[in-house]
Amino acid sequence: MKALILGGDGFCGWPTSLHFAANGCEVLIVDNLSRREIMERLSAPSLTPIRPIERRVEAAQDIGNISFKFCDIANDPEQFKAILAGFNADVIVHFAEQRSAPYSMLGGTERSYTVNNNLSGTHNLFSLLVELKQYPHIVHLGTMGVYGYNDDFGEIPEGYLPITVKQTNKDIVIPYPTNPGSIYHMTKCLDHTLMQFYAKNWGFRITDLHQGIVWGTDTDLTASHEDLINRFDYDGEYGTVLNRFILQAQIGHPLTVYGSGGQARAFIHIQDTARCVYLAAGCPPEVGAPIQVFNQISEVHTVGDLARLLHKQTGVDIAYHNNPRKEAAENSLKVSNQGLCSLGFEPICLADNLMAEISATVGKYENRLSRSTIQSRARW
Ligand code: USQ
Repeated sequence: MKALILGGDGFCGWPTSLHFAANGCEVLIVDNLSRREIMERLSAPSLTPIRPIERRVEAAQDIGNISFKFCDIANDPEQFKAILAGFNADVIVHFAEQRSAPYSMLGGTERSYTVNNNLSGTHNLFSLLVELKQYPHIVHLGTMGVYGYNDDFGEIPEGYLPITVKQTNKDIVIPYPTNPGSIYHMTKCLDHTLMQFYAKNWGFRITDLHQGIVWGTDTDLTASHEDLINRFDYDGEYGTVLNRFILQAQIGHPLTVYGSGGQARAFIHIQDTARCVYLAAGCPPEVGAPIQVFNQISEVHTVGDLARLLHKQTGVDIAYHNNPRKEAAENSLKVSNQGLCSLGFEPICLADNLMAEISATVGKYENRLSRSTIQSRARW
């Protein structure tokens, strides 16, 4: 299988690229290295010393066939078209988006950047494929946040909601109503609408993976060589909550719970991200079918429960902050992940003790830590 991985230098993209290559795929990573640039601008480096992409790719040759091309898919459609034409992928995995909710809410510049980058990149992809008459399976990284995080309709199904229309008494299935909580999440909702149109009009086979909050840092492959190490973000904008809490617990920093901690969210380990994307890539929907949606999640926890678990394990204090975000103080959440489970996904859960592994990573690179980046700057 020829796999084009857009955004393959990022936190999820890099381990996924390695996983595809280890499974015999010919992998081409296309990336504009914007995540590295934003990290410099925010003065918020990865805790782990990630290597330049060229060195990563060189070290990855022991795992499989991986190459890299620099391209800004949102702003350089000509070069992007040449890459698509030259590679002729069987599957394209699309991670190439600005993925932080707090970053997208920092100010006007970040709002515009997130909207322009995410939507132009996604649109260029489909529009150029139409021009080239190429119809590979597209796997798009979406987010659980497109649904909002409530149980108004019971357990969150995979993308579609069966309803009875009052006026006609007919039973139909509709796309699950979107309810984004940030500009970033909004772009993923808009991506979905854009993709629906391309699937309807040109028969694209599309899978949208509505992923939960990723935790962990390494997979077996990224841990197999220092030059393959994955990034670890813990700053207020790009660090996700559980990774932040594990780092904070390790360094004795009071856990930064926003609000009461009653926010329930879905989680998935980084190793499972790579596995799930690969499973989904091998199972495209039929031509002419609606977008196939899988909820890419392993388990649901409240932020407060995670903090209490770490407090119990390490004795670290919990600090309750005024919530810098506009979100429900508490919610209940149930999410179906039947689609990926039916393809053989066996979720790694917190109970599997991988937190110890992350603590070891934090211990190893603690000298690189910048405490001043821990507090979030975004307010909304
Ligand atoms: N939170 C805290 N303390 C912190 C950081 C976060 O209490 O120090 C809380 C937030 O208020 C929120 C929850 O933890 O209620 C999750 O925050 P997060 O920063 O870990 O995750 P989020 O902003 O939702 O975004 C992340 C990824 C995004 C992905 C999304 C999946 O950055 O790319 O799409 O998780 S989901 O949240 O399921 O939509």
